Amino acid sequence: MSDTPETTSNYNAANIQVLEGMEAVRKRPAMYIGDTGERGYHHLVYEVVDNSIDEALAGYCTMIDVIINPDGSLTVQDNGRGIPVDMHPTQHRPAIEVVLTVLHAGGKFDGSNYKVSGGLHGVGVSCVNALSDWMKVEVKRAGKVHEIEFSRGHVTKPLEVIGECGAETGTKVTFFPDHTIFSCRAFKWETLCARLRELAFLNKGVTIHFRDDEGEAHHEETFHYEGGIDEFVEYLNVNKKALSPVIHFEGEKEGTTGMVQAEVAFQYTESYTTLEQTYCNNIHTIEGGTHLSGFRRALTSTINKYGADQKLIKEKDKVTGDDMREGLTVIVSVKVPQPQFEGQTKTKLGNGEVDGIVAGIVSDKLMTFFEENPAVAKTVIEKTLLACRAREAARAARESTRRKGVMDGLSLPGKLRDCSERDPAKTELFLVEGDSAGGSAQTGRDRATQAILPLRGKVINVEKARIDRVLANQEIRTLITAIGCGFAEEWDISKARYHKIVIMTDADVDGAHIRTLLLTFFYRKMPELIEKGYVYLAQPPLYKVERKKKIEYVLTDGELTSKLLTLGLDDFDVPEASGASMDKERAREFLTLLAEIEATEKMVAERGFDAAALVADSTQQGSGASMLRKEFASLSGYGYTHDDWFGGKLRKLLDDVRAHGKQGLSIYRFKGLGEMDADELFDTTMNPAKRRMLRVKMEDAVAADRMFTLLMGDEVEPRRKFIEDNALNVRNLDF
Ligand code: 28G
Repeated sequence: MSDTPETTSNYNAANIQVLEGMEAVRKRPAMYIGDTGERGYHHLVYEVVDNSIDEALAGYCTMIDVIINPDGSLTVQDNGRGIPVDMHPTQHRPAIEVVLTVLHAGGKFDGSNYKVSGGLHGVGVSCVNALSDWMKVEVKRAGKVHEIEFSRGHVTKPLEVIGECGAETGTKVTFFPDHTIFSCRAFKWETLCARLRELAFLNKGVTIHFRDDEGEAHHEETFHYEGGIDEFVEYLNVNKKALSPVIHFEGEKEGTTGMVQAEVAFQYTESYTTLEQTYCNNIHTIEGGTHLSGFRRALTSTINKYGADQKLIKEKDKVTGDDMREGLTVIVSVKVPQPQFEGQTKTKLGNGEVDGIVAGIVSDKLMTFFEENPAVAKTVIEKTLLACRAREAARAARESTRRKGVMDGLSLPGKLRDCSERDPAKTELFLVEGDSAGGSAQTGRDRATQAILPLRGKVINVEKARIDRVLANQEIRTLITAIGCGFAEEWDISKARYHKIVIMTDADVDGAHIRTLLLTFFYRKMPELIEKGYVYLAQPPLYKVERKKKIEYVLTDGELTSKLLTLGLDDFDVPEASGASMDKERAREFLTLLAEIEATEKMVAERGFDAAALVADSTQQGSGASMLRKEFASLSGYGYTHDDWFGGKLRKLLDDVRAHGKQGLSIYRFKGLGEMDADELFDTTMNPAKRRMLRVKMEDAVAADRMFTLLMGDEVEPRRKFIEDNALNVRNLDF
């Protein structure tokens, strides 16, 4: 093309557009991807994978590979058509360069394109490029392999052909997030797994292969679901007893901005809880919206109509939609050309017409389903009636206690030692296990801002009881009154009497049990407390360490070991395998590794395995075996092998250093909170200036739901397996 003044100015204009765009993203990253922490970091991956999903939705891609690379970068590869590499007609550069450097070049916002996927922010892969220290893109297309490279959104290596590929096509993107922008440093296996699994459920038939090549851990998973969202429901219900088959409906209808597609899959279970997960364009709409309201409306009206026709539901039965959803698990997934997201977190679908479209599809087909499956319909309606009666009974009980002033905060429970401050933003409620700890907490607390509620009786397992029985539980009633928000229909978060509710239990099995019961209660019955970040776990110390009359408290076994190693290494010579002595820094890293090996070996042994045999047997792929292998691979960095460990040489070294560190120390292990006196408990666990607390987060609703049904439900075998699988990573049980 001749270099006319016009094209030159066009080129310059386009160039400026790129420069400004990339700079805008880097200047205000949070505006484009939400935040620059863990969420934003993982969001980068979702943006890239979404491009592959779009290619799959267009019918050209069946396989997506995601790999966490050894250097911490991440690769996404698909077998789609490959991003076009020919010259862009107006931008005078290869189309691929435009896609990767011009904001919104994917066509998501022009509406002309039926592009329905997209991350929550839907900002496109050019934003990922702008926020990456480097990015490399390889395209197989028209027989050739093309490559282009970028740094922080600007081309560093222009597009070139680097080889041939025959008939193969596809796109491969590798990027390394810019660590001057993000505070997060690594991709998390569990976080990415959850999202990739979800995408595979939502886009049936697509195969997503995920691998972690960072370190020796070598996790690997393949997600492929021919059954789509039906299999999603089965996955969510694995530990529940089914009362119906999975029921699936789908349909599409022309909306004001194009074709709206909707599909729902649902199943009734014996559980007392409801799980509704809704999606629009593969985005999890946490706050629900019109697709959910459409589904609920159709379910309620159809059950009412069928129930009345069959004389299963009488006029006097005041059944509500909530009653009809007890034990229900449902996935609603819609594709909308121009979605409107509303709500506090922009995860509520606002497009009004979607309500009617979903309701239309569900009403018609559900009535037919009930008529063809009267036994299922009868079971569902019977459960609905039981839920309705339990709710009525619970309400009557609440009415009578309210008249006595028990539930409204007018008369606080006698066990509660309240604080004097009335501003909830400044106050804390400690839920304390046992009388003696309750006594110490009461004496030691800051009376102005800290309230104590000792829990003596048993906290009911809300996973196994209907609402009327839950409300009959004395510990639960006390809790509800103390917190002040009311319950169920009367729930009002603004009435919370404390903005910190701290679970303070012993670090033993009983303590863990009480903690899980309380968390189950909060998660199931007061989820807003968790969403608002009001729930905390206290971290009482495990050890008291005295040295030269100075007392220190240590929170975990890991910290104790670390302390002993620091002291022990002070004048201790640690040799490399070659015999040369290590410097302090390296010796410390080495001994820390040995301590990790020892801890893993111990946990593996508790599960009845022999570590040496596990490592030797290559068919063993469990978390214990892979953790040990990873640790032994690191040993080679010091010239040692696993034989040096199992032979006892390194074990002895670790023992010697620790013993050296213990000299002059007295170490006491606390058996429970009750062993601490008031001052000690306050100083270590309650004093806001010194304590450490864990805020309970509930980011992955799917994982949380599965965990609670599993931990607290009826099924014994899956629970045993879950606890065993997670024994090596007990933190998972702590959320
Ligand atoms: C592996 C990581 C992420 C992608 C494609 C395929 C096409 C494409 C991508 O086109 C430009 C703008 C509108 C058509 C489309 C190829 C049509 C024909 C594509 C990906 C061109 C974008 N041939 N695969 N983009 N459009 N995979 N995976 O990014 O007009 S992006």
